[in-house]
Amino acid sequence: MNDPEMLDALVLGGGFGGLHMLHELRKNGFKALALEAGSDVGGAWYWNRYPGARCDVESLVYSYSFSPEVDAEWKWSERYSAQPEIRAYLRFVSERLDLRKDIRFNSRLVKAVFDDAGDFWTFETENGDTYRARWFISSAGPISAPIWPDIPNRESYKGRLYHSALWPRDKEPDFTGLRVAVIGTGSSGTQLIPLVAEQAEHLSVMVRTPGLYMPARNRPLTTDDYERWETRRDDVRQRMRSFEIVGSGDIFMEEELIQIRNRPGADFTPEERREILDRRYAYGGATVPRAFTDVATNKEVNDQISDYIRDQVGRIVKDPKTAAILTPSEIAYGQKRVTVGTDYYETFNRDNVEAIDVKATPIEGFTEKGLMIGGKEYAFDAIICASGFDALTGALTVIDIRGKDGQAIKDVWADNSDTYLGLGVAGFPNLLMIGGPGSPSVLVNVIVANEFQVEWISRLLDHAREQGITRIEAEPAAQEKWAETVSEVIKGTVLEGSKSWYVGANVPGKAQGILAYAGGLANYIRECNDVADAGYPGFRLE
Ligand code: N01
Repeated sequence: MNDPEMLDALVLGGGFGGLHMLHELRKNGFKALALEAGSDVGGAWYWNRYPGARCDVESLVYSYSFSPEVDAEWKWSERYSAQPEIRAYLRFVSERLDLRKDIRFNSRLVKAVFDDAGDFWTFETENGDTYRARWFISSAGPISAPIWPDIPNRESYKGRLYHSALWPRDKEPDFTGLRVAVIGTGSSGTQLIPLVAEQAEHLSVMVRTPGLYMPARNRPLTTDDYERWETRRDDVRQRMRSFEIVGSGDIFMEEELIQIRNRPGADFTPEERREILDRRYAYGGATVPRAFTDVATNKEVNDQISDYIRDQVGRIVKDPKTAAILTPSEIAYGQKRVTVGTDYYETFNRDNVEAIDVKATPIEGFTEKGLMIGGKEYAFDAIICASGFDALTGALTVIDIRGKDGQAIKDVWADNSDTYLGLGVAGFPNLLMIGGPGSPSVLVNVIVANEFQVEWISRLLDHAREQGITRIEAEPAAQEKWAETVSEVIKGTVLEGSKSWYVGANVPGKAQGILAYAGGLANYIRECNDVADAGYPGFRLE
């Protein structure tokens, strides 16, 4: 068999990061292709098509800023767009920028091997296609490797079994007249539960660690909204990069509240803070609790915010027993991602919906008919697992990626998920990552973080081309130092007590430790730009 043609770069993933990277590479004259496992673009928004799947970051800023054409021609219909609209947006972008001809769809990467002598990567897909490229740029998605709940005997269940992130693509499931169970009350569960409840005859929600939930207050975007947006767009985006405005939105928030967010809660009395929280709660969405700069470090402020959100459960859920099951008593704000939705708590006031406390009585196993809980079998026609993802590392460790000396990335990341700036990994030359572990990605507006990383990588590759550099590798010492920084920045913050996917706690056997850089986007951008300006110390360029 002939060797495949040598590409300058191969991009993994056809989601937000991958499409932008491909565009940037082509614009700069690199010969590049993207591989995408799905049959279309979309990434997370291709796979996650469960009922109610919707962005919890305001769409006006959950969209690209790099292309004036795209920005001018696309109009979002709602404050928080639903999955089909986000997917349609990415399809529009891929057509508008003529990217599709350089994307290989239905091409799941299963193997990537670095050639030490030639400084390039070879790639193999599930269907046997092979590629070669100097640079391997992964935009495989920080939250894209689904995991099933760690509950025995799943294969014995004979009913209809779904995972929120592996939702059927051919025919939309209909739950009318069925007894349904949902396992998981994270972002995915919170969004799908109200819609499944409307169809199902009976819905049992398995609640283990209830999280802090905020109403989205979603609504259609009006012409007035757009007019206002046009005047503020550049300012908002600029302030978002400097982390002055929180990544999820604040777009239409009163300027006074935005300014307060840049001050510590300690500046205010508890009564004043309460009034600010009321105003933010009325605004809605994930940014609400980030009312002050010290939410992660000042226990009094954090307690007040966490209590404020907790108190909403009892105000809405009528049955006290159900309210108690749903009350996030174990979680402080910031330890687990706030979930954002519509009518989530209200759904538990329906006659056909019950919450089952599977913390007190864990699910023992699947059975042929349903689930065994506390020695009692519950029969279900359908079970939906909204059980989450092997975040940040999982999308790469499922692929057989071999760096120098044949070492596998899954082995290298068995004890930690260390990277240099979240962009490179020692021992894996010419591999660069968008949304990788050790970058801010999931802790900020991921689109803004992606755009910065794409530009940074692009600048690096331009530099390499100009200088005749064919090999770029993170140095172990620089990686170790960055890993220390990533661990250091959470010291004294609520993240230290996190037991969520932020630290790998949801995957049995996974190395535990903060997976993303929590020092804020502005600091991250500064660090990375300083490295680029200084000629890339910490990377060995050959
Ligand atoms: O997954 P999760 P997700 N028995 O890991 C439960 C992004 N996202 O798909 O907490 C019982 O948050 C588990 O319980 P526990 C967003 O960043 C964004 O919902 O481990 N329960 C938990 O309740 C989000 O944070 C959007 O005790 C079991 C749930 O499953 C991230 O993706 C939409 C169990 C998993 O929650 C992940 O969200 C969707 C068991 N054995 C996702 N095993 C938007 O933009 C697991 N669970 C809106």
